[in-house]
Amino acid sequence: MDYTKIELFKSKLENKSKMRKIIFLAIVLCYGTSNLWGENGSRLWLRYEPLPDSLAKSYADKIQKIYFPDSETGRIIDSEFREAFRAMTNKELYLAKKGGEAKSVCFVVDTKMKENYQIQNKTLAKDSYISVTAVDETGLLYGMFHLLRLMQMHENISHLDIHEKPSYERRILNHWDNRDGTIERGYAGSSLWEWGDLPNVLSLRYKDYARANASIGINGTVLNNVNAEAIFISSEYLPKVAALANVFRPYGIKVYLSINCSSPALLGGLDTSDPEDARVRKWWDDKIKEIYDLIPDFGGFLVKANSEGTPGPQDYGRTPVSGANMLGEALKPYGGIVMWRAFVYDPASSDRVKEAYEGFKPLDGLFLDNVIIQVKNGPIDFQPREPFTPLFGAMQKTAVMPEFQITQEYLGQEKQLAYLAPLYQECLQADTYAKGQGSTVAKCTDGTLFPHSITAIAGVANTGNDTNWTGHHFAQANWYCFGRLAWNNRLTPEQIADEWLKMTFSNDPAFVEPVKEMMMESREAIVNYMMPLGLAHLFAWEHHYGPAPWLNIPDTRPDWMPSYYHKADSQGIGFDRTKEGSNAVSQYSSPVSDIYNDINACPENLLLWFHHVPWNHRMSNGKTLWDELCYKYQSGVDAARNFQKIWDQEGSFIDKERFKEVQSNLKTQTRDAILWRDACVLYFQTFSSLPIPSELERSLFDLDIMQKNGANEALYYGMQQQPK
Ligand code: BDP
Repeated sequence: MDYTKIELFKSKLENKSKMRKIIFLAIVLCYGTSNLWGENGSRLWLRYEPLPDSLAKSYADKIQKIYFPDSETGRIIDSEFREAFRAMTNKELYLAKKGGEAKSVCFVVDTKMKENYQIQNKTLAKDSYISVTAVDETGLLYGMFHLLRLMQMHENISHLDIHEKPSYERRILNHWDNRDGTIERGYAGSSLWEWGDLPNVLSLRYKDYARANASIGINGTVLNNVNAEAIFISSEYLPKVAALANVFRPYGIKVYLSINCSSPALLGGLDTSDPEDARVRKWWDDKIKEIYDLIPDFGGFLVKANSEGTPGPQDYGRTPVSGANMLGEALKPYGGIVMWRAFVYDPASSDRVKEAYEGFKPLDGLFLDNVIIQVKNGPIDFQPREPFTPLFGAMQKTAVMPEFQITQEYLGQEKQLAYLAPLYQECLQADTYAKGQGSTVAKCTDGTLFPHSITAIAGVANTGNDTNWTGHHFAQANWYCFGRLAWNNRLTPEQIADEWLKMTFSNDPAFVEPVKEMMMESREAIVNYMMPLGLAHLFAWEHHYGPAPWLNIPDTRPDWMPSYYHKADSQGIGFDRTKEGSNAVSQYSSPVSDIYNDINACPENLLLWFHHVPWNHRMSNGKTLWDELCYKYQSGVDAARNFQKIWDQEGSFIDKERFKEVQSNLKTQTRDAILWRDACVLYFQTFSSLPIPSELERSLFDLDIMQKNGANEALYYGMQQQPK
């Protein structure tokens, strides 16, 4: 759905004379969904552009009819496939009277299947047809989108034998959306959920949201912020939630809610929310019944308890087990689950990195089987690079699910291009050695090594009500790749980028190849100009966009200050987490712990995460640590500049709207990369007292101005320096 078109359409109708209205309407009807207003990104990867003639003809020779189940999901399949087929081939499909007719595409459920769906060419007498069979109707929807993807990518569809099964059963987006429409760490406009209008008025975008998610296999959505307001489970709000669930259901998407652990007191008027109190238990039992009466397929709860000020069982001297199992017990009869977050850390701790493990590993095996522990990919907080959280692989008797951030809180937000599949795969493919070599995070969480009754994966959504859904056009790729990896955690970031680029922009290899390379380098470029060699959390206060490695706010949690993490002094830089230091390394299995513990064996991209390293330490390439740090920052800036050059050559392959918007984003990115480099190198130089290698670019920003004004202002200052 093209929202700009609708808005423009409305305003045109309001402002123009009757005659003009008629002419306008005629134009709209003639052009249908074509590019009347230019490309604005609203169609995501579901653009269904016209195919080259010969390909259109060959697809149209094979598929002339469609057969689908007579149900709501069946009709969605029919209309999506039919419209996509028409848009791509300019041909209409007839209705097949039964399954398996010659030259048809045939969608049929087979509940006995072991896979989720299959797509095959089948022969019938002399003719053939394409069979999509699935274990249920949602599987048919997935199979349909798979087939359309192949067509959008100009693939041969004559010898199909596709068998698909998801890596994780529950593939869930976490929206950090608030009731007032704001989104915590959201950079793409306001929330999609219009709580004021619900349940009676349903925005057109709800269906499009569900459709986009179904196209990448996402089957769950947590509607509200983990810093949860109790009101979302109130009797006033549940009908609104139910209205959304009704829209999402035919697309195979279940609704979940984040809850506030103090709800029994806040909503129920009790004098406690202690999970061991019988009145509290009864209150939750009743509430959960109320929810399931309205939403029979409700997914369950996401819980951020005793974390960054949220309430939880520890307020009453109880453990997370007590809180999680109380909810688990109440949800169990309905098939609901509890996703309990391990993102809990105490300001007094000497090493925040150790806390999830210390808090949850001792509880392994004590949770009910419908409770799953949701663990962030890294032990701090979605930094540009972190090692994997050691709870993966360590917690074996309790189900554990990875949580990734799709919204780019710490990776340039809506302004910078960072393709995150390499970050996700770096975590998923990291070897925990929990059960010997090959015990990847993926295998520890998808049921391969530790079978549990639930497997799940979550991504903090980057969607908002911006026309293009995600702010930066390339941020759509992160929504896309999260879904694809949740479906199949063995896909490579290159494969996914290839799919996304072809569907979203162009199939031309002269476009796809260089732009794919740029995407593949983009996350590393950000690591290099923000926090290379294992540095973390050098962000300016609260907004988490610009640099402020010098930040020191009195009377504020020390573990929210950059110096807590970088520990720069005249000797060196980095956090000593070896056996002689905080001993965080011991939370990993051997040999991972030994590798991280040894300054010479530790991967250099995590060196300063695990070691306090002297400035003159020799790196593997022979440079000193100080020189290497300077080179890394410069290489990040060089990469950003190079992205501009690559993109500038791609204008002729795509629409000018998206081309220009990305071009402007890349300019901002380069400018801000320079700011990051200057802020960090100049600040760390005050400790190392060493010169910046002579062949490297000189700084453009002054340290004292950046420190005095804060990085925000420095950024603005930078913007004013741009030639008009
Ligand atoms: C941090 C965000 C904060 C979230 C928190 C969380 O800065 O806004 O509430 O994560 O995951 O990254 O709970």
